Amino acid sequence: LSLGRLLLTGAAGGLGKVLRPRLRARTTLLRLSDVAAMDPAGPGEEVQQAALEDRAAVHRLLEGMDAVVHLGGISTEQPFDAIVPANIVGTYNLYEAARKHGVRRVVFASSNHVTGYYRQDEVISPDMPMRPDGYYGISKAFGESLSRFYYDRYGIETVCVRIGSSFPEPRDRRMLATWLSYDDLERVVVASLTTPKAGHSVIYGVSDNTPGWWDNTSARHIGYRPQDSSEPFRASREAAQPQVDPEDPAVMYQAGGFVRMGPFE
Ligand code: NAI
Ligand code: 15L
Repeated sequence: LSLGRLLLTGAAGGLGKVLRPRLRARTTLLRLSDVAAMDPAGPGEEVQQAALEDRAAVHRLLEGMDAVVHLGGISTEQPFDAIVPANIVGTYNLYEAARKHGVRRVVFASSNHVTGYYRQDEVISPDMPMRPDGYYGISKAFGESLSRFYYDRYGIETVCVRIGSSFPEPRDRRMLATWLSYDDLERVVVASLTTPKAGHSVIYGVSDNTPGWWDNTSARHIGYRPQDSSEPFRASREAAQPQVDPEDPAVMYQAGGFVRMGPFE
């Protein structure tokens, strides 16, 4: 099944680089964008450098596209003013451009930090109230609300993928619960692009890990079936952190160390 003409934002970033060749193999045209420099376009690719807060440039990005994988933006906790241009204004620009250019589906890279203030001993589902753990998480909550509005008002479908921790390997004990392997990342993105009816959906992007904080039952219609697990990394990650203080907020909350960031002024 071809993914058609697809825009990938955040193409110069960690996950953008991982997804670029994997999506290219399935698209008729892959348009790559980032504010940072990217490798030159290969066959079947276009490269358009753009800042998400540049409205006119974002409108050019959406021209002629069937769908978008929106990874671009600030991806860590930062002062509010640093987050606004890309994650608030930029996400608005993207959806307005999608509406004007008739783009029908977006996969939005949301984050587990939308619900980071749930505790590590709670199992939560995507339909529970948001509990962002900082300005970054709030900006992703904004993206989720914005995309819901564009679905309700204009019928533009979005799958908000609340990515856990997508790195080559889980880096610490917390990531034994939050890890999303790169192969499972590809699986959840491709499922989100190809499911016949996405509507407006929210799903946690996580592998089939043994400690499980997130119940994706309400998003089963997406058809994402994780095939990897953090389990092979357990012994080494536990050995590296033999003691954890249960009263430490970074151990208590799903957000981990993000709860230690700020205040910034
Ligand atoms: P990253 O920080 O490596 O990549 C983000 C890209 O967005 C960068 O290349 C950056 O240049 C670009 N960008 C930043 N500001 C921009 C602007 N104003 N205009 C245009 N482009 C801009 O992040 P990563 O890890 O690749 O994550 C991709 C997406 O997935 C992000 O939206 C992030 O919030 C989300 N995510 C990632 C997780 C992970 O574990 N890697 C976990 C949860 C969410
Ligand atoms: C995120 O949202 C970040 O983009 C990523 O760098 C990780 O910190 C991840 O969450 C996490 O929670 O581990």
